[in-house]
Amino acid sequence: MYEQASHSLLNEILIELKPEIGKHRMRHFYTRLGANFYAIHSLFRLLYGDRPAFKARMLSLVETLASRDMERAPGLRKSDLAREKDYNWFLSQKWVGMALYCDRFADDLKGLRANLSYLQELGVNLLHVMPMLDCPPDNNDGGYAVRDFFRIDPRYGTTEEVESLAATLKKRDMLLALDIVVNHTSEEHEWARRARAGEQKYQDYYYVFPDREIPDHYEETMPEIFPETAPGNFTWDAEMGKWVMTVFNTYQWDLNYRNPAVLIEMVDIILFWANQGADILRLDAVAFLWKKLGSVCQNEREAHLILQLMKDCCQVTAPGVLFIAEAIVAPGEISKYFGEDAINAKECEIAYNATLMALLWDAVATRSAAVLGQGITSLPNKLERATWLNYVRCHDDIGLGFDDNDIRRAGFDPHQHRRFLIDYFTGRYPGSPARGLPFGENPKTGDARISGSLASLVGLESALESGDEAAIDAAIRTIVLLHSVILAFGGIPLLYYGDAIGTLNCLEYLADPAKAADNRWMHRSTFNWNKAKKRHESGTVEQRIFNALKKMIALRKEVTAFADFDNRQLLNVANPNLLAFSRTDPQNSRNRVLVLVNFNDAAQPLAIDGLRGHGFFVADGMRDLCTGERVAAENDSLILPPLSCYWLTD
Ligand code: OTU
Repeated sequence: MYEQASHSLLNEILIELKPEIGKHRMRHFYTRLGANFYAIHSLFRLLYGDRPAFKARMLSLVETLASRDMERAPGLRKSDLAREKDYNWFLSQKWVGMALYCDRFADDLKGLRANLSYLQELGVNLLHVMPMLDCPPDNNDGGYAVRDFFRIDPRYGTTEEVESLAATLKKRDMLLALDIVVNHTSEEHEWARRARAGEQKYQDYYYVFPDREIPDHYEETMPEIFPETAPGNFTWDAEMGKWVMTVFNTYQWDLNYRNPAVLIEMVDIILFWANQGADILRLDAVAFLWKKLGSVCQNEREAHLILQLMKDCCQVTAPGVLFIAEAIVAPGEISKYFGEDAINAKECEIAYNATLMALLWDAVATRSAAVLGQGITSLPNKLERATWLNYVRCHDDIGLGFDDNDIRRAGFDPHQHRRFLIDYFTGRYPGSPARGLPFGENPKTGDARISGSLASLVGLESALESGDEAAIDAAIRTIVLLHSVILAFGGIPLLYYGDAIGTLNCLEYLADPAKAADNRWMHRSTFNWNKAKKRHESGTVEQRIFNALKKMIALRKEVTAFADFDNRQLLNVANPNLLAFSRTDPQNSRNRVLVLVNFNDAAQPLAIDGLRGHGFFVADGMRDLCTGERVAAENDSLILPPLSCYWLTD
């Protein structure tokens, strides 16, 4: 019954569309629209069925898909078709990513294109450029407060230069990932300006209230994201004479997805950037897309429906393009952004593995894999056609967002343990070499997160200051072993620019009043090309880190067992300081790797009888891919050097 109604609506819409778009080569469009229309229509009806002019809205959505489809360049259409055939292409071990700021890495888009060789030298072939869209010079949250979604910030260049960057990358078999800030706009966006000026149409794009009644009601259950710099979730706008919802900074206005016009605008923006040649779109802050009174306003069912709708729309016009979910939420919630109860991702194909990231930092501080191992055990399964984005560091703070139960299972009290971690990384804990700062401390809840560069957090900064060679060595080893996990774990590893050369905290941001209050800028420094040059000087810190990572990246690409086909098995080893897991090529079970990591700063024994049960160490020793050396057990136990990692094969 309903399916039929959907079908006849599709026909009506197609008839209305025809005169305008009929003449174009739309064969694939019609096929894909036909295949996805039932889902699109159902989702749109679920979300907006009770809104006036439903049919007209539906038509306008389909028109958006059609007109962006007409623009899609032949080269991109070709790649859409190729990826539809080779649908698991992104699960391959060949992809290794890096996130960077265009301006901080290379001034502008031209510079970025000219410096791709740095990435290639390291083996990186997926480039995530942090947001580059036009935003106010000061209040911009590092690009996440967009003023114009269709314009590249002139500081970086032009839209055409993004297209040429995409084309250059494609020629080098590299991928481009761009940010789409779906949850909010800058207060200077045209929609916000018109809302301010009193236009009802645009006030309806946001959550705008005449008085505190509803905002107060919302505040009862909504947490604060930036409690120090932007307490509360609403901002009084004097010009408008109203309150507007601003979950992040006061100048970031939350879009109201209860309004179908907002959804349609955002689908149009997504497809526009897909058409400029982005292979992957990182959807920012997706957990926040739907606000509901009486809830925390994160991970609502409707947020998932919106993402499904966005995905289905993208399937029609740009089916080769993938979404990354940036949902830094509880472990059990993150995997839902792939979509639930499916085989193929029906929301985002890729999701930030914030749980693994935080667990890795736990292992650094405790010098043990006790909580890490528990956390990995409880990591929810991902869908078959979906994968994790595994990272150690990114442009944001580190939130200790793993599960309390995993902390308990590892034998610690969650509250005390988190306190310890904050103290450790901020250097308050006696003997800690870390040089981080607390971020987003909330005295009301006792929560805090951590800022700081990878190198400074693992103690490289303090070690270099004291000139303590052993401490320098330990810091370098820690950087390498953390990367060894994200490279081997299963999923796409995403490095952070600067980490491969041991970039330390940078305090320049303190001199800029627009940044001074946000200490995440301490780990967003200008890439130091002089320091980078030292990667070619033998014996330097830069060379030691860079070469080790380069080597592991090259190896990862060769090892088919590292492709992500749900082929990881966590192995129980009696020593809690160690992490052990195996990766097996599902096509050929003889291709497999045993990953062993010692997070402790002392050598650790590993009894191998447990491993024998899994078929490892049955003959005399195994070969470490990283060093090429054979590793053999003595008296049935293996000694792992301090802060070391092995990728062992038979
Ligand atoms: C994301 O933040 C971005 O990565 C941040 O750089 C932005 O400031 C923020 O959105 C607003 O655009 O929203 O889903 O610190 O605030 O990790 C999680 C915790 C987010 C979160 C942050 C993330």
